Amino acid sequence: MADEALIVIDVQNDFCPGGSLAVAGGDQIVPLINEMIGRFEHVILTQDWHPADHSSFASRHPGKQPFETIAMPYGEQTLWPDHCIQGSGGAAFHPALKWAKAELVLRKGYHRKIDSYSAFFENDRTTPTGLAGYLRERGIGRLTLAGLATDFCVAYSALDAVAQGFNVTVRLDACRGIDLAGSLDRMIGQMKAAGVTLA
Ligand code: VGL
Ligand code: ZN
Repeated sequence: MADEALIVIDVQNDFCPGGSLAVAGGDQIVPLINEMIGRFEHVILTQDWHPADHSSFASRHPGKQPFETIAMPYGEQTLWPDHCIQGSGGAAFHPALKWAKAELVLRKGYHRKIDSYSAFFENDRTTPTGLAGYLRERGIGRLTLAGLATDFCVAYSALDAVAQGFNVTVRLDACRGIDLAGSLDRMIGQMKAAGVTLA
């Protein structure tokens, strides 16, 4: 349908087995996502795209380990292993992902001082990526989300999309989660409460 888009979140090598921030089973969703790409009229991809010295990397914070949290000016931030560095093989899409049809590849996380899980806003919850305006201008009101990771970039994108007035479905069977300290259940609960359709 013309008013509907598939948004494929961060299906990149670093989030798949063998990558630096591998999500368990991250590669297993690729065949299903390929099938969905084939069916949707409009397809958008997001790509986590960090400078090598990004502030979300634990390596930039002496004494800190990946998966610890720190206070940033914009709030609490989880620290990650170095991942999805601009132009690296880890930042490339999974080689089996059939992404050629995508009309937009939206990169995020390119500001050194702020992380961006959501496809709509950076982690300060106020700096927009421009995606909402892009979708509105094109008359797209209904979104289906799939990809990595369920409890971070997919969930943050889904919550922001609902808050921006879009009708949102998350295909949980086409997502895989990181699950840090119960984050998967927590974010699934938040998505349900916000009115995201979980399929
Ligand atoms: C993601 C952690 C850090 C994600 C991106 O795609 O869910 N998670 N950067
Ligand atoms: Zn990232």
